[in-house]
Parts: sequence; C-alpha cells; structure tokens
Amino acid sequence: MGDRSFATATVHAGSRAESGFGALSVPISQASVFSFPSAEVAARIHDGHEPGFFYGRMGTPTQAALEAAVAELEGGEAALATASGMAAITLALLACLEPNDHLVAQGALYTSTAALLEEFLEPIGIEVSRVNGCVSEDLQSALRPDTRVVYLETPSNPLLRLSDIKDIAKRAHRVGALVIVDSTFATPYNQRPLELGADLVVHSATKYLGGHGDLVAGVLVGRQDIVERARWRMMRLLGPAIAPFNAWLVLRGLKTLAVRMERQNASALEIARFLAEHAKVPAVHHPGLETHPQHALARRQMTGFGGMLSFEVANAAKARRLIDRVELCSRATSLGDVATLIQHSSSLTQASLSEAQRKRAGVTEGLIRLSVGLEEVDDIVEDLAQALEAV
Ligand code: LCS
Repeated sequence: MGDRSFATATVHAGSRAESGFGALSVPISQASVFSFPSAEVAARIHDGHEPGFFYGRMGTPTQAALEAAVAELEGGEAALATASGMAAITLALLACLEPNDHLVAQGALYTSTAALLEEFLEPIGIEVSRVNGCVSEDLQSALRPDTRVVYLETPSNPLLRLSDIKDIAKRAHRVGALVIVDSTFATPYNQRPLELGADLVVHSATKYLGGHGDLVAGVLVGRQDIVERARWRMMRLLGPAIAPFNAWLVLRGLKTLAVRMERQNASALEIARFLAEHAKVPAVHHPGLETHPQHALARRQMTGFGGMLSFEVANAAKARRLIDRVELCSRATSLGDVATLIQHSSSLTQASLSEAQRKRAGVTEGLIRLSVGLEEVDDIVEDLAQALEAV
C-alpha cells in the first residue's frame, strides 16, 4: 500500500494489471485456456517458474488482479482467490497440514468451519484441540511441539468474540506453528492480522469484500510459500477455482470497501447502543460496546468494530416473532450485504448444531444476528423498535 491511505488503495488496488486500451476497469478475461509464444515459455509458465497463465483452474488475469488487490490491502506477500470462503479455508488448512499433525482451533467458529475440522480433518488423521481462543492461557496449554497450525476466527460468527492475534501469534511461533485467521467479519478496513503476526488470512469474499450479495467467493492471503503451496498443490488437485466474472465482481466491490465499512461501522455501533438500552433485549454482542468483555482488545487490534452484531431476546418464539415483524431488514442468512440482513441463529446458520454444541458455542435460543447494511441508520432502528414491540 506504501504511503497511500487505505481508502485510496481500495480504489486503485489491482487496477495496475494489464487492462488494454487504457480501460480503468479491469477487463473480465473470460478464458480458460491461454496460448504460449514458444514451447520453452509454455514449460516455464506451466511449472510456475515464469509468471503467466495457461489454464483457468490455476489462475486467470482477472483473478490475478483480484489477488494483487487483496494482497495489497491485507499487506500480504501473495493471495489466492477461490470459488468460496469455505474453499479458501479448506485450501489454507490443507496447504499447512499433513495427517498426524496437531491443529489448535478456537472453540467458537463459523458452523461449516467447525464441521470441516470435525467431519473432514479429524477423520483423515489431523488431531484437533479446541480452545476458548480469547484466553491465551488455554491456548498456551493446548500448544505442543507438534502443533502445526493455530486457527482463529476473529471477530467470531455469530457472537463477535475476539482472539488476541498478536499474543497468540507470538506463542504459536515459539513452537513453530503457523497462525491462520478468518478475518471475514472485520475486513482489512478494520483489522490487518498479518501486521499482528498471523501467517495467513482467509476471507469469505462473499461477504464484505464483494459487498453486494451477488457472488460467492473466497481468498487466502499472506506468506508467499504457503499461498503458492495452496495454489500449486491444493487448488491443482481439489479445483475450487473462482470464475473470472466473480473475481471481477469482488474487484468492483473492493473499490467501495472503505466507504461501505465506514458507514457500516458507524451504523452497527449506533444500533448496538439502541438495543443495549432496550428493556426487551437482555444482551447485545458487539465489540464496540464498552460492555463487550473484550472491548479493550477490540480497541487495540481493530481500527473499527465492524458492521455485525447479535442480540438476545427471551426465547426462540420471541426471536421468530421479532423476525417476522421486521419490514425493512431482510430475513436472510449471510452477511456483509448493502441491505440489512436479520436471522434467528438457531434456525439458520447454527441449525445443524446439536443442542449441546449450540450451548458450547454460546448460541442461545433467543439469539438474533444482524448484518447492518447501508440504509439510513434511523430507518433500521425504527424498524427494529417497531418489531420489538411485538416481542
Ligand atoms: N467464514 C465466516 C466467518 C463465515 O461467516 C462464512 C460464511 C464463511 C467463512 C464461509 O464462506 P462462504 O463459503 O459461504 O463464502 N457465513 C455464512 C453465514 O453466517 N451465513 O451464511 C454463510
């Protein structure tokens, strides 16, 4: 990023890629096959010894522009864009782990990530220890000489719990473990884990990076050797490549990331404060609230608190009634959209969890998650206020 501000970088990141005829928008290179000037160049590009493209699964010019943009915004050496956030997480983990390795993971993770560890990694012989990620002492006791990876999601989905990236990275590196951080909720506008010592950052670009609810994509970014292993080994073998058009949509979304996040940060905090004072809302989870147990950490490691919050009403019936009553907020899963999205966590994203798993994750029956959009904040507050009347 050099000396330029983050907002300036978001507008221009990735646009230095060859764009023919001076087009200010990176072209969509809708091609899966690329020809070579000679057999020798072909071999060199194919082996990764020379930059270039040969086959769409291993990269396209539009994808490369997106990767350059995300690497610049996160301050990473390299990036790899993927077909989904789950693909980015899978490739990142498989690029760092072998059977019999030990993985330490934060206890509260996005449901599908938790399932990936339990239903896929553990059965292929990767040992997983789960810790309360925010408590460094718990992590310290889980770390072992054979720990290869520490996996964090901060802020976490859906309870907005934080892990201390800098402290955990220091402890992990002492035993030679790599640190991977899912920074989807924060975005590089609010948090830059690589600067705090993480080795790799993963994103569901479906959310804020794309920002408009019109694509599914992911990206992993950080140390070049790991990113290249993810590309040349895991992407080559597993194949979750991003389509050029989706890469282009994420690039277009990135141009407005700073203005969207600035607005969403401000609105989410205002809505969290409104809910925190409401008599029918016993708890609000948002790192910007002084009552958040890790507010001090949030101030230290984030430059903004993000557009996500969750809150509780007394029980599931009341949560569903509230959700049925909203008129402006969209009843939908996912997050990071221009529209405000509301969901009853235990009916949707956390529905596949058993009651015991839900309890362990801290997801109560009355938990509602809100992804704050770009509408006028007073309109969102008014909508929630009228819906709360029914509760
Ligand atoms: N990481 C986090 C923190 C997420 O919230 C999600 C998706 C993913 C990774 C996976 O990304 P995807 O493959 O969907 O691009 N979270 C979702 C959610 O909370 N509701 O729907 C999807």
